[in-house]
Parts: sequence; C-alpha cells; structure tokens
Amino acid sequence: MKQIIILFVLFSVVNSYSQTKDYPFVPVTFNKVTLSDNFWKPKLQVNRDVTIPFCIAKCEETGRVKNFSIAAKLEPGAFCTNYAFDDSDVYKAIEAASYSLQLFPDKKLEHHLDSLIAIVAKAQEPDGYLYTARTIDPKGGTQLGRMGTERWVKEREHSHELYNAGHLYEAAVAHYLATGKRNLLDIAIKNANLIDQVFGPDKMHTIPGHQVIEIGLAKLYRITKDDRYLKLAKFFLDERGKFNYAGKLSTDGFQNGEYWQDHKPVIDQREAVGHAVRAGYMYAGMADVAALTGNQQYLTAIDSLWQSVASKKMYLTGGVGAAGDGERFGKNYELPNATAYAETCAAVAQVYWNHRMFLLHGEAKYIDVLEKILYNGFISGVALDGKSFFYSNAMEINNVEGSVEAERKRSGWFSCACCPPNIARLMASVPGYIYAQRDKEIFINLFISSKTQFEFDKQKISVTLNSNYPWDGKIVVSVDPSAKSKFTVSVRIPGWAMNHAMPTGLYSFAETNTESPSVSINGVNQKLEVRNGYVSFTREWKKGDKLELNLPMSARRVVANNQVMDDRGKVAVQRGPIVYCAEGKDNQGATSNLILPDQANLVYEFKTDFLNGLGVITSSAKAIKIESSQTDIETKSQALTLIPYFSWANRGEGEMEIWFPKRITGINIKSK
Ligand code: FUB
Ligand code: ZN
Repeated sequence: MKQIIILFVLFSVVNSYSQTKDYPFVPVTFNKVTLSDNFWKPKLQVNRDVTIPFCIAKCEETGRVKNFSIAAKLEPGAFCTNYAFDDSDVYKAIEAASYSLQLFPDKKLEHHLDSLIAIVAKAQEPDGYLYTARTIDPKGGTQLGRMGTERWVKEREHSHELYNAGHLYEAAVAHYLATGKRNLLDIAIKNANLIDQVFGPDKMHTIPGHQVIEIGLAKLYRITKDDRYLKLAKFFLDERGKFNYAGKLSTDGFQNGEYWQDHKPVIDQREAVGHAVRAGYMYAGMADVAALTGNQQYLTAIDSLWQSVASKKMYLTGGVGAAGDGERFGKNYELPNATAYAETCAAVAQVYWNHRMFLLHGEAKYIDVLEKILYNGFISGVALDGKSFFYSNAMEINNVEGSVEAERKRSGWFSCACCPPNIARLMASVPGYIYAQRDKEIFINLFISSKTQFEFDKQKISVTLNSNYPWDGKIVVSVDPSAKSKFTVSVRIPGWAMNHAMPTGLYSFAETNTESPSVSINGVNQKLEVRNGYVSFTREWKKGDKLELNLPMSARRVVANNQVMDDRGKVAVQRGPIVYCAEGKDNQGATSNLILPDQANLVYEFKTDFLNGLGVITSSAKAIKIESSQTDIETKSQALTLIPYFSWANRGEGEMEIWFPKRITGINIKSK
C-alpha cells in the first residue's frame, strides 16, 4: 500500500506541471476592473443591450446555431450556412457575452449561454471532434472544395477546423473566468486533447490555415496548466514555412504561402505579409509562446514584424490590411485611401497583439498603437446603434473616383460575419486593457474611468481613475493602499502628448506642440521624466493620495511619411487619441473638394446633443469649384466641420475624407 502511495505521489509530481514563465508584465484582467467611464461604459452598455443579443440572434436566425443542432442530431437537415467557419461566430458571441456578464451580471443571458453550450456539447463527436460541417456531412459534399473528404486534410487551404477550435478555446476560457462554470471549458479540453493526439512531431503535420488556435491553446494552457497545449501551440507555429508550394495550390493564387504567413519559418519572418487577420492572430500567438517559453527567436521575429506594421503598413486610424484582394497587407507604405480595406477583424487582431507586445516589453509605444486602434479603427466598425457594422473600414469616400470598392455604409450582418462578433468580444473586454502590474509597480495604460485593486505583500491597493477622456486631458488617479507602503505607480504619457503622432514616425505632427503634459501628486508638481513612455513614482503611498495628469489637448495637423503616396501634400487632424474626418453631411454635401490650408485655425467644441455627444472641430476650408475645364479652377472659403472618424456613417451615405490637400495640386482636383 505504502509503495502504491509513493508511486502515486511520484506520478503526480511528474505530471503536475507548474507554469514557470509568462509575461513579465501582468494585465489586470477584465473581471477585476469596474468601469465608470462616460466614453466606454455607454459603448459597453450598447454592446450588452444590442450588439451581443443581436449577434446571438443572428447566429440563431442565419442557421449558425442550427448547424450545431443538426450536427447534434437534435433536428434533421444539411449544413445550412455558407462557410464551415461559421461555427466560430457562435463561439465569439459566447466569448463576448461572457466578458459582458462580468460587468453586467444577467441571469437570463447566462442561462441562454448554457442552453447554447448544451447544443455545442451535443454536436461534439465522442472523440472530441467539433466542426459541424463535417459532423453533418462527413465527406464534405455541401462544402465542396472547402473542407475535403477527410478530417484535417484541407486545413491549410480552407477548412478552418483548427480556426474554429481556436475560437472555441478563447470562448471557453472567457466563459470559465466569468462564470466559474466548466461546461464550455470541458468541451474545449476534449477537443484540444483530440487535436493533440492527431498533430505533433511524430504525428500528422499541417499548419492551421487561419491562425488563432495558437492563442486559444495558450489560454487553455494557462487555465489547465497542461503543457501539451503549449507544446501544440508551438508545434503549429514551427510548422510554418516548411511546405513546398511549387505548383501545389495553383488555383489559390497565393502559391508562395505568404497569404497564410507560411512562406518562411515564423522565426525568420520580418515583414508583415498576407492576410491581415491571420497575421495579427499569429503574431499574438507567437508573443504568447515567447512569453511562456522564453523563446528569443520568436521575440526577435515579432519585434521586427511590429516595426514592419507600425512603421510602414498601418493607417492613421490604426487600420491594417490595405488590400482587399486577399484581405492582406500591402507593400511597404502602400496605404491607399480610396480603396482601403482595413478589415475590422484585423484591427481587433492588432489590439490583441499590441497588448501582448506591451506585456513582453513594458513599453508604452505598444499601448500608443493599441489606443490609436481602440479609439479609431476599431470602434469605427460598429455604428452608434450597435447593430450595423463595417467589415472593411474606408479611409475616404468620394463620389468621383476610386471609392467604388469601399463600403460606403454599414450593414446589419454579413454572409461572412467574422467582424460583428469580433467587435462584440473586444468591446466587452476593454476593461482588461487599462491596468497592468510588474512586481511592486502599477501601470496605468489607458485613461478609462474605472476602479481596480492590486495586491503586494498581502496589502491591498485600490486604484480609482477619473477622467473625461478622450475629450479632456485631466486624469485623476486615486491611490489607496490599505496601509502606507512603498511601491511604484507608472502612468503612460501618450506619444501623441509628446509630439509623436505614431511611435515609429510613419505619421508625425505638422507643428511641434509647445504645451507639454504635467503631473502632480497631492497638488505638488512633479518632474516629468519619461522612460519607455511612462512617468514613474516610487514612494510611500498612503490612503487618499491623488496623482493628477494633465495632457495637452489641442487639435493638431498630422502628416504622413512622404513615401505614403496617397497622403502626400495632405494633412489630417487629430486631437488627443482621436483622428478626425469630414463627412459630406456637415460640409455642404461634399468633402472631396476640400482643401485645408496651413493657416486655418482648428477650433474644438464638445457637442452634447450631437451623435450621442462628441467633440467636433471646426475650421475654414477652401472648396474647389471646377467651372468648365481643369484649367479653370476657383476656390471659395467654406466652413469645415470635422467629426471623430469613429462616428462617420451614422447618418446615411455620403462623401468622407480624412486627408486634406493643403493646396491645389494636379492630384487633388477630382471633385465637381
Ligand atoms: O476566414 C475567416 C475570416 O473570414 C477571416 O478572418 C476574415 O478575414 C474573413 O475572410
Ligand atoms: Zn472580419
């Protein structure tokens, strides 16, 4: 008996894995932050009241949930939606709802999720396989050409079996964290165990055609501490770049593997190429694996890839993936406005990745980019009504040329509906991006009014942030330790407040700002020493201490690197983190005829009753009138109204412009 016990203990020790490595900077997760913010809380409320129920209802109406039901044999039928990856929309909706439950407890929603999860459980095959298209139709007849006649064989090209799994794992972890329930987590674990049995160095080899399983596996690993999941995530990443494409996938048009980021081993990739959502998820997955294993080669690669994106391939709004064919990154500095693609999912993926880059390096430049995306190119994806969306995010709509491919208005849903539930899940998890910690250092990254608690040496430290950001630059942080103690509070000084429109110089301010940020503690001004984008205060903090940050908020002109052809000779306008645009509605019906001369003042005003309350900028433009021929040009002065880019297309269709010529040149004569 004694021997058996010893053996059992030994066995447990061998099998009990203790996670020793992870991100050095630890985020305060969404479930530990209470929001009170005037900007985000109403958005999260709309997300809870409208977007999430809308996404769930659409998943039900369009047959996405029915696919699970048919696979579960709860009803007869054939796979009834367009894409085998439609399962993932259900998972993303569950993930979104789970985050939201944390902030807004809702028994009805919780039960609804349980009933959906029960159907998902029944759709899972006994060995853990979960992919409704094949369970319904094992040989793939209804998805001809997409999923192949056997499990996994078309994963690289089309099937998305591993993609669906990745979204399942993310949803399962969010649901478990928010509710403590294992119903979805157990489904995910069973599926991951099957995938681990099938794939590996001595087993089947493939690459996930659409990355995301790497992130999902890393999350599962953190929750379960089962290192098979971490090894599998790394295996899938390391499989990239090994396939010989020559002549094999000729019909795809993406023969060299760039589309899938499969053209080189991941550790050798330096330039962001191919499908932008896949890339963003992959870089985020590499960051996770780098953090969890200490792999330096991954770090070197993602550091370069970040430079590639942030210094050459990102729109001013934070949007990425300039080219619509292949939903992909363009070449360096290829950032056309009239044909911009900038899929909302790609912006979501960039938020995930930039957050992880911060967690690896502790540098604020990653949060600068994350903030740029959150306040511009991400929330532009959803209308104020919470139920109409952009899949691609135009940078310009003009009635004369070029914008034919751009989405000119928002849609209620899409046949390929990846974006709406992706918006819902990121929106609901925004509270998780505000704070972080490293040892006895607290990081304040975003200025979103909220409250949280840290713990050092068994001491509890409450932190409360109050602001009217992004409209006002005054941010007050109350630091309340349970007893007087020494620790560090590091507050991000946004790059834009220090004269950097973009940390990489892809965009810069046209003029240097003479105002600078200032910080005081309990009313006493502090020296502003900014390191890695933070101002840090190590001191004995006591209950009631108040740190006040004031950021300069004047509206400023931005210019792009001269190599961005489409923005040459043009300026855009930014105030704080918000990028502005003009809509025809506010500008006599047109924007493509407008010039913004250098001398025109930019005047800011907050309008409470306009588009749910937002800051508007007015100025004086020159409007071009072309009389009879292009040689007969007249301009007239005209009032210019600019609104935040995220709020465009809430009042019907019309022209829209972010970049304005500074003067008349051959290239900007394109309007009536
Ligand atoms: O392939 C799944 C999703 O559909 C991608 O992330 C989107 O870009 C769209 O193609
Ligand atoms: Zn999408």
